[in-house]
Amino acid sequence: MKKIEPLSGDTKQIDINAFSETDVGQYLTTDEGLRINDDQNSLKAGNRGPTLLEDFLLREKIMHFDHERIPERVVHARGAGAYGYFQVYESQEKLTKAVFLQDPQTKTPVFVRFSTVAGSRGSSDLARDVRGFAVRFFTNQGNYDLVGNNMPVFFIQDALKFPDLIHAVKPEPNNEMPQAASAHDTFWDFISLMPESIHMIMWIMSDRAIPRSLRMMEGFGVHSFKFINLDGKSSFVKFHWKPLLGVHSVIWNEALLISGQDPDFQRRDLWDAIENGDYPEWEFGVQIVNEEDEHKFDFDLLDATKLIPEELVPVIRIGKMVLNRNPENYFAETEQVAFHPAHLVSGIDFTNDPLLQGRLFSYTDTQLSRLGGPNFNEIPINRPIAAVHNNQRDGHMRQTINKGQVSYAPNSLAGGCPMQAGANIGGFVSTAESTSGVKQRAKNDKFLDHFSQAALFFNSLAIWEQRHLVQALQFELGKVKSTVICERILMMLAQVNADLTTRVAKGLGMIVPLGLPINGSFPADANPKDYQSKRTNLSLPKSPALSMANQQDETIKTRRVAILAADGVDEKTLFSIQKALADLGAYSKIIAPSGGKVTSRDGTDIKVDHSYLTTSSVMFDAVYIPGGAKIIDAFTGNGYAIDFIREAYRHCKTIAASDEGCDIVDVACGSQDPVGVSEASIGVLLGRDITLEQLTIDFIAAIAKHRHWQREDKINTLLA
Ligand code: HDE
Repeated sequence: MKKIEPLSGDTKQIDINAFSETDVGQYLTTDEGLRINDDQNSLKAGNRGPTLLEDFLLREKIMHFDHERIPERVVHARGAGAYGYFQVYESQEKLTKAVFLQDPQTKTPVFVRFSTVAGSRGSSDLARDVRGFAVRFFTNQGNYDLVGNNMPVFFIQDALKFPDLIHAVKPEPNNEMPQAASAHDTFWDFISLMPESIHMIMWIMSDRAIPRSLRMMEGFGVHSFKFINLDGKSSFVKFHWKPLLGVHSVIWNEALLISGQDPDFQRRDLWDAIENGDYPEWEFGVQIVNEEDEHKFDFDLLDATKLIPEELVPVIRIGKMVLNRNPENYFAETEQVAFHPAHLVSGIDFTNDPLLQGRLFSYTDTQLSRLGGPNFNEIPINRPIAAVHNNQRDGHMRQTINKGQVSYAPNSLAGGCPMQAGANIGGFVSTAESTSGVKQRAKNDKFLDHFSQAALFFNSLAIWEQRHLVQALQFELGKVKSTVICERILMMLAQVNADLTTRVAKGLGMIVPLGLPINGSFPADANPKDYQSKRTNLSLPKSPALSMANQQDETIKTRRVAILAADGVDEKTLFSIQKALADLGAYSKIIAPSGGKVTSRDGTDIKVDHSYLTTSSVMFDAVYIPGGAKIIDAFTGNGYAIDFIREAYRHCKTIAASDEGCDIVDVACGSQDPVGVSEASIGVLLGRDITLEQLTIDFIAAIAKHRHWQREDKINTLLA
């Protein structure tokens, strides 16, 4: 029997290198390998004459160019990918026989693609949206794809409704507007008639939909899956990814500005972190439910609009994923990767979740039009490390040259090869599960509880998270032209939380209508009463794990700090703060009125990273203004510098200053709320009366808080 080769984190890289190409030191050739002498002029009759059909160099080059684009993904079109590895902490043999979850020494190579859902390939990273979180494990048992999201629930319970959901959220078909946005009539019309989506609406209106970084968000498998161990015992499992940098987001106003300043903000952040050696890390968590406990919850484990609160079933962290290499070529790797929830390994299996069951059809099917044929699994990024042997043959762009006369089974001419594998040597066996029932289009009764977990989510949020959620709803519904649609949404929200509803209504200038939400999702001959949404009493009043406020790792690693400088800046304070930040892994950039350099008070030339033209405060997590008598003039005469500080203040970021820099902060922020007077000053650190050492300590501690949300309470006139 052929041994399965052990893996290292580099195994996929070595495999993919065989397909990589570099042009260094090479001559230009045609696709047939002919060296090209003139790539500047097409072949013409005379130097002013017509181009000749004979010009095969021109034809080949233009033909290839004409076909460079492939259809973008119908959803999740915009994304960013990275390679890395996964290591389990200790063998999970009691739960699963999946080989990549056994040996703590094994580094299983992974490729991860993060994405937004609704926008086209060229849309902004900071759209309010769910983020895709798709992980491919290149295991020696074959590829295992965990194709999840950064939110633990979904909009709908049944795959049959997916095309409707996506048609509703995509740009409206008559004028193809708006791009990458749910703030329009068709989306909210659909939602207002689908109360099952309200839990997901809570998530997508929360700050989770505008992550500060792809490296700072959780991931979820969403559906319940099954683990199966060597004895054939199966249990339900929910998958989680927990980021080691904590869970953080930006504010909506910041997101809007970032989209203009750098639509690639999150892609760039991921790319730069990996290039800098700051490898993003997540712990892999599982929630396990024994088969016999399947029905002990208020909700149905097969309903993808529900989560299992971590307070009921704890998340056990069983391993870690590290992303440590950027792709070489966006198209070849990130665009052509073809994930599929049915890329499975022995030891993991599906459940009957009707959303998951529909996905099992969709993902191979979509590749036929996106990647052009059935051989997409031969593209380097999709090729498993495990050997592939079967009787699949031919088709568009076939790469493998299968030898021999046999392409069928059973056969005797090839000695019966390729052979089926017994379960004891990794042959996949579906979980034996007894099933019976009337053939029908129906749902379990528990699926009708649409509101309990939406309420649990809202109740579990910190005050500032609730405020942002209310503002998001005010924004989105404020863009909806139809008042009737908004009324229906308010009737739904009223079932979630009364305070939430009144605040949203206030922002819209509406009153909360009386009446129960409408469920428009029922079959033609059904009695609508049988489809009326329910709300059970919450056995759990709050789930702290749902709040981002409880998942804020206090590190400043990879945080971006703007240092505002000008000629005459005090280099002592500047260099000292810069070094302290660098020592803790934060990135600092020098911003000045123009590019090039500034000359310090002591005559040292300091390189400028950005002028106010090429960046803005929304690209940073914190601001520092060093001392220097001359910088006062440079700053007070420069509206951009003052705006920079004021905007950072409004976005609740940490601001610190030394000596004369403090006067500038007073000018920028003092008019809104005199610095040092109220809670709004928390996170604004003026170094007038404290030592530089103390200022540095306070500055670092304040950046680690991410944002100072209490300030928002004091200064924001748009408060919800
Ligand atoms: Fe997907 N989804 N999806 N989805 N999905 C696709 O597959 C689909 C769903 C998710 O980075 C498509 O290759 C259906 C849930 C991610 O390449 C498509 C249904 C979750 C990605 C498709 C769902 C996801 C996709 C588009 C309802 C979270 C991007 C291109 C039954 C658990 C993967 C493609 C990547 C992509 C279908 C619902 C996650 C059309 C029919 C729930 C992360 O096949």
